[in-house]
Amino acid sequence: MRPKAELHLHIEGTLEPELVVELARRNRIDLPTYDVEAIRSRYSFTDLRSFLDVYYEHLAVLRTEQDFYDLAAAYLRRAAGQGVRHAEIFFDPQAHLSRGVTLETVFGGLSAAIKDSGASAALILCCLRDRGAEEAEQVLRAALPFRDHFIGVGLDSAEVGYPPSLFRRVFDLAAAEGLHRVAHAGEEGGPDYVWEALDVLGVERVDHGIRAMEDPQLVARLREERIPLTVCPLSNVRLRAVPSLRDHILPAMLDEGLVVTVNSDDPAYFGGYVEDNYAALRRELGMSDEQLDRIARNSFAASFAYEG
Ligand code: ES4
Ligand code: ZN
Repeated sequence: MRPKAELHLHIEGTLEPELVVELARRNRIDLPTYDVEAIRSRYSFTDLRSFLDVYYEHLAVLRTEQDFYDLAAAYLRRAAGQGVRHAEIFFDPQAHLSRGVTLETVFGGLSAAIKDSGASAALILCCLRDRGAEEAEQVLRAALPFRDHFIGVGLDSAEVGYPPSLFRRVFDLAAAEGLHRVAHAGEEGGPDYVWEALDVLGVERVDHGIRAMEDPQLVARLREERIPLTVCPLSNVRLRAVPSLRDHILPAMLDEGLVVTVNSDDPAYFGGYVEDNYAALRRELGMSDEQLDRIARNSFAASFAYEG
């Protein structure tokens, strides 16, 4: 299996149905069903919003530092088995703070799991764009006492209607703190969202970015500045950003000379971890070893923190 870095992975999206049930029992939280297969049968999505509804609902089971530890430890174990040598991991503090879970709990559990695993991994704090810029700025300020627990900020959740430019101040603050900057853009939103992420937020990588391909000038910019794109093929199929893997634009992105990487996004929900995404590209799109090797090399080149 080829060594790779994973750069687009929501830790909350690695919450497998088995762990949902285990944590619900441990924390005495009511679930509509405790049947793992019944939970999994709900994982049929029509768009990003329909997925996010289930994703946020399941977070109710995450309460204690141990819960966050177990979540991250499980991901890091699976990732190692998929050839991941380095991971830059998103987490959504607002989704926990709003349930009364503190930043101490979240950082404590995630950071301890990374440390104990011995893995090369770092955290990226994501702002939920559909909660607006004011709350995002408050959360980033509240997280600054934990500055050495994370390496960057990102922007996720429902994209359309929440353009990157709303978050200029948050990203200016992040830059002033020496944090790396990334944003989901061009997943459901158009190329204009990718332009804004670059020009207004100063992002160093674009998460998804598949719709950038609709704008040749934008493609030229991404190529010339070697701005990496963290593409998530199985995610795009499950959220119907593309009709099927065979229709995915990823090979064309590679042919355009873009710094494309392949990632799993929310693997517990989208039917596979990162090597499963690579395998699907080979199987469904007939991508060659040479192409997949290039993508894996790109993943290390596009990482912020890999040493080795
Ligand atoms: C996400 Cl696939 C995706 N897009 C935007 N926000 C997210 N949060 C978790 N997964
Ligand atoms: Zn994502």
